Amino acid sequence: MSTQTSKFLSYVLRHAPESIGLSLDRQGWAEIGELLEKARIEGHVLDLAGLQRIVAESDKKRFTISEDGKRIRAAQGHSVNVDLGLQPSQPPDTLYHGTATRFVESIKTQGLVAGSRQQVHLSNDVATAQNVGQRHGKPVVLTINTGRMFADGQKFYFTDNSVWLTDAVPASYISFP
Ligand code: HQG
Repeated sequence: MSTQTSKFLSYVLRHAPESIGLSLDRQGWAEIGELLEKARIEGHVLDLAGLQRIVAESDKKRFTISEDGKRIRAAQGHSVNVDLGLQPSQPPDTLYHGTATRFVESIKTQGLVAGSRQQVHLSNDVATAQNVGQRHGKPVVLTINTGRMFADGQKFYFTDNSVWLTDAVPASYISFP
């Protein structure tokens, strides 16, 4: 039940708020009252306590509730155009990207591109990257020379749920196993 609701929340808050007639502001926030009401109309039995529980229990901390408790947004993963307002920050020297082996040839030529999401997602550790890659097929973990990218002027953003975002990763910064 709560996995299903969590998936529904990811869908509306990252990709398709209009599918339930919800609007997000520029920074991706939705009014919780409005979200609950519109989710109920779609048949998701959800009250404030239930929503708070899903947010607290989300394994990847996918959602953030605003300090005043009135708004909610997805911490990352958007395909809708939002500005999370994150400040650029310096990444560790090495980050990882989990993908599937079938994408490797294309990545070797094009580098990592954001695709349907707004930015490329990078992980702090190999195990997390492995899990991310597994979602697409036989996983492979690419090692990214983020220290050199940063020194070369590329911007990085650290999300509320500890994912690193960057616009694109040229192939020259990627080590393939
Ligand atoms: C691949 C999940 C061919 C890229 C995770 C990836 C993450 C290319 C796929 C978050 C390519 C896009 C994001 C190129 C990139 N040629 N393939 N040039 N460049 N790709 O799902 O990073 O569970 O949009 O390697 O935990 O897998 O949803 O991105 O395989 O944080 O909360 O194109 O989603 O979070 O796939 O995952 P995605 P992702 P949740």
